[in-house]
Amino acid sequence: MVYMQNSGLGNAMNPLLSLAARQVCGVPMLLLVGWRGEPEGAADEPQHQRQGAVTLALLQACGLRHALLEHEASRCWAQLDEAVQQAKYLGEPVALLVRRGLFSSSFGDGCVRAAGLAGGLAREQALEACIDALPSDAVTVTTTGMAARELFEIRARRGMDHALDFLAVGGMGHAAAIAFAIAQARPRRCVVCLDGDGAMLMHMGALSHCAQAANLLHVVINNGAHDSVGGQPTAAAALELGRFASAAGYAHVASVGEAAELRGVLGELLQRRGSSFIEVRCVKGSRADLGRPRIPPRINKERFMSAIGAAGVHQEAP
Ligand SMILES: Cc1ncc(C[n+]2csc(CCOP(=O)(O)OP(=O)(O)O)c2C)c(N)n1
Repeated sequence: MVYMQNSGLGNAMNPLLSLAARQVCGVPMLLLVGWRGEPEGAADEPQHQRQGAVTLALLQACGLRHALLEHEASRCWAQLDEAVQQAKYLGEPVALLVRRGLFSSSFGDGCVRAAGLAGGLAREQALEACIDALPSDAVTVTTTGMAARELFEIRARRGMDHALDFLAVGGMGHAAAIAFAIAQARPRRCVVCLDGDGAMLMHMGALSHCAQAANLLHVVINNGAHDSVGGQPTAAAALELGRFASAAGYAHVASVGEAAELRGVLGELLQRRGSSFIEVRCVKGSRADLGRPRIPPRINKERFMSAIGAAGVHQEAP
């Protein structure tokens, strides 16, 4: 069984169609797909609305059998059995869509949450330390999930402008590639990618490019989990991420676990020429009252482009 949010369907499309499909290898599997941005469901963020609106059509277009997991627990079990039988009989993937809140309402919130990494630095404190140490004209690209929300709030709290922050609210795993392209296009600017361990692992191929950008600073907050969506553990809890960075060719690599240490290392690396990578070992968790960016993604992008002198590359939003 493969469990994913519907935004993960894009990543899965190629292996599903080019490998698992009946016409190729014919791999029976169950896809359990969380349906964010369901048109009939509760209001959701812009990055989920577009994906949510086309989720059924995508499954349809891929010729994948699919059904909506029902609310009643006994029916769920029957549907799971049926889907597994179908996948085996047909020799291909079968998808079950999961509506928001279904597991907690049908099964109670008995989910087991994995323990965080040892140590006490929270992601938000790590981001505060970054903002303390970075020059005010540094350009930042922040990964999908709570990191972007926290960065937005830190700026707001400090009365700072958001114009040099691009928040990659969707496209998980691509913040590093975006930061790399900006670093290439603006070689005199300091470009900083504020990333997560899950995001880094998802599209790790980007590291080989990022390492080539002398003005790029890649900060990966390693809480050993997909913290933003329930804290599912990632393999990063047991990995030294800096070793990947060194192997990919980053000029400078560090690993820290405290805010003061992070500020110190940032100060030091900002003086040096060459790409830098810092792993920040953090614990899971966020403030219960964490808000959401009040600037829509499209406006964020336009202000950001204008702030780095890239406005006019394409038309403003209608
Ligand atoms: C392609 C894709 N898959 C899944 C998601 C759902 N999602 C949003 S944030 C997130 C977790 C990110 O984990 P990590 O990068 O470790 O950052 P953390 O949440 O721990 O700060 C996931 C899985 C998504 N937005 N896009």
